[in-house]
Amino acid sequence: MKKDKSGPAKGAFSALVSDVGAGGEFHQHAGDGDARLTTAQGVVIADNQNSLRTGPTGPTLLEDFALREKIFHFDHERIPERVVHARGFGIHGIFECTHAIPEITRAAPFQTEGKITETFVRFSTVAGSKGSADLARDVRGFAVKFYTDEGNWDLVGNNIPVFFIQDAIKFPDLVHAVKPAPDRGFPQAQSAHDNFWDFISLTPESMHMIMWQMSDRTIPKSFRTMEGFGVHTFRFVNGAGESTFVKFHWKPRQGLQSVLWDEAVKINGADPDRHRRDLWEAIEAGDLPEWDLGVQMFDQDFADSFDFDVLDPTKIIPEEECPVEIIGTLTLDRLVDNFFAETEQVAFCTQNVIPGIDFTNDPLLQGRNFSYLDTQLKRLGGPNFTKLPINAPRGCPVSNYQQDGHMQTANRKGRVNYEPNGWGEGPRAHPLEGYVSFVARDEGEKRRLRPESFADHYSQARLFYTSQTEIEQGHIRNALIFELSKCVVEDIRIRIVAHLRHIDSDLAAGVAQGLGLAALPEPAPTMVPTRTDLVPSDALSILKNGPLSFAGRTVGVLMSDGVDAAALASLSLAIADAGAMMKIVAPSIGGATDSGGTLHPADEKIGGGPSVLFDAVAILLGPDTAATVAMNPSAQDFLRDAHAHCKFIALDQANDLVKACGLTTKLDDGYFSLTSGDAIVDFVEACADLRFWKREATLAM
Ligand code: HDE
Repeated sequence: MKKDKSGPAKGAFSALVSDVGAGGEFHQHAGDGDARLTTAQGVVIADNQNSLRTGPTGPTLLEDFALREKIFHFDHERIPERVVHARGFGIHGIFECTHAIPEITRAAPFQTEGKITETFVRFSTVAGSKGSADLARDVRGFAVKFYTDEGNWDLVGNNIPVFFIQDAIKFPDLVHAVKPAPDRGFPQAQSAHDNFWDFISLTPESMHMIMWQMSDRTIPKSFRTMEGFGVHTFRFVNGAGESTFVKFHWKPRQGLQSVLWDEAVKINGADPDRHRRDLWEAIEAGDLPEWDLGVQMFDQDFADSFDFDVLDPTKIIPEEECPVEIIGTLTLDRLVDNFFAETEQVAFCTQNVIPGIDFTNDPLLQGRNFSYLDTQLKRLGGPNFTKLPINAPRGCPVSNYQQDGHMQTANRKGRVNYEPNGWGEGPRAHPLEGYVSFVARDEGEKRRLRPESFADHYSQARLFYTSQTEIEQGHIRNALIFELSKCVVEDIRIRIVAHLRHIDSDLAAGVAQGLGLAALPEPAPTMVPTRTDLVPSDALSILKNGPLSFAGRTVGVLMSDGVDAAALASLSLAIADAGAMMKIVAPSIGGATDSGGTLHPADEKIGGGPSVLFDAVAILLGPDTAATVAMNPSAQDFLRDAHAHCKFIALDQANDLVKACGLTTKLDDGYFSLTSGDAIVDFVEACADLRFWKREATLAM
């Protein structure tokens, strides 16, 4: 693991230690040049280690304003965490338009090729609280703020293109069900519990989303290896006021990649910050992640002829039916200076649109447009959160008559605070440059209703399932068995299997068997039969959209003293040639000395760097140290897990370890014995496939 390059100021250790001298006098310590520590009022503080008190054993004095101010501010450091998506990680980036579409939308970022728009992106999990682990099985948020020349546009999406529910009124129930139960306060950041599956079993519209959620999409390897989706159908509107429907897609140039569930569980123990650390390290190393922005654009005729309602957020439009056209690229290139100021205080609102982008009547989107502004008021404490640098528009002036409120910093000067005014001062609305809503005609009876066109809850769930490779289908089945096995109430398990019967009979039978159900339940009642004629879509599979090479991936090299210097050098070269990285794991953090006498400092001590943290592993041991390593339980876990997680494995002098792990007869074509230079090249070439999936069938589940 990469360590921070910077460290505490160098100097005598004693000079950094805070203390008082024997006589009670205060020692001045090394600091930041001439900078003085002050109170919030700017008064220089003389002693930041000792409060004001009467004599050495007397009481602390209330008059110590420095103490009181410091503690007062500390007591108020926290703001409410987001009610959903609390755990997130934000990065600055730039969006470059690569294909201008001014005839379709007047949205500023898409007017000219090469146009750059600054962005801020926040990735998140949904269910867990701020301190939860990164590899929870969960949907990931993918929220992008575009600081455009015509105001801020927030595209607040997820890494899954559909959602659990069709109407915003159900959202609080969904979130209550997945979050810790109100009596016991657990489980944290998990959907594997009765309340969640109870709600889902009674909400058939969730079934399409459930297929995605039970797939490896919800355990991405990295934020860098997942897609993003705007989910709803939006509108592009051009200068003539004409509308085109649009769905937004972010396609990672890094390719799609996820981990296995067993890996996710172990990564959470080894490195609960895995996803944020991964992004931080990649950007610090200059390996900038990129996503193409794709749009599916269609008109009313397409919408009318499409099999499902384009306003139903539980449905996708298959790419085969409406192609995704790439119009730009997002590059994340700058780490935040301060997590709280930027990542925590950023306030995304779906209602933040700019001229050229408009809403549709998707009932979920309409509800969101209320919720986001409302939630920011609670979180950020007042209406002036838009003035915080991370939220303030950058590409255009802000000028209006809004005034006062908590923490106001930008009231207008002068006497004019209303409009119209006869003083000849202040901003005015502009009918041509201003935001004009698309002129839509809506009519109908005022009723609480769900359109009939939203009634098919299973056909696209089936489409998703049948679009997966066999390996991925197996993972979905196993995820369902795992999650439902955590439900104490058998009836909940049965109700879910009753839904699965509409999706795929093998899936339903496999889950029922995995749960040990005595009999298959009757299929759940449904309004419409499931369609079996939908054509599978390759775009829905992770494995069919993986990276094209091993570049940007990491090999974990477990080595010990005496490791063959030549083999190590060749391996290191081959990994670098592939554009990948190598991390050294050794019995001690001090590293290992190779056969030529060179010391290689370790990135991790065995145990601190388990193989779940790497894409592929190599185990290169010294002839005299191999037997000791073989007896090390962490080294055994390193190999056993790499084997169980279908990783490519290179070995040198590791026979004892292989034997100790009981794997002697199980070495398959995913193993490479590094006896020759060719084997090293073959190993690194094989790594491009990321996993030796054939092994999975040989593992007992
Ligand atoms: Fe959200 N959602 N959501 N959501 N959502 C929030 O806003 C809400 C939905 C999404 O990184 C909250 O600022 C309702 C869909 C992301 O800061 C809140 C409904 C999608 C983020 C809220 C939905 C999302 C949020 C909580 C159903 C994918 C994190 C904190 C009608 C398209 C943004 C906040 C960030 C956050 C409400 C459904 C994505 C409470 C009512 C669908 C990525 O306002």
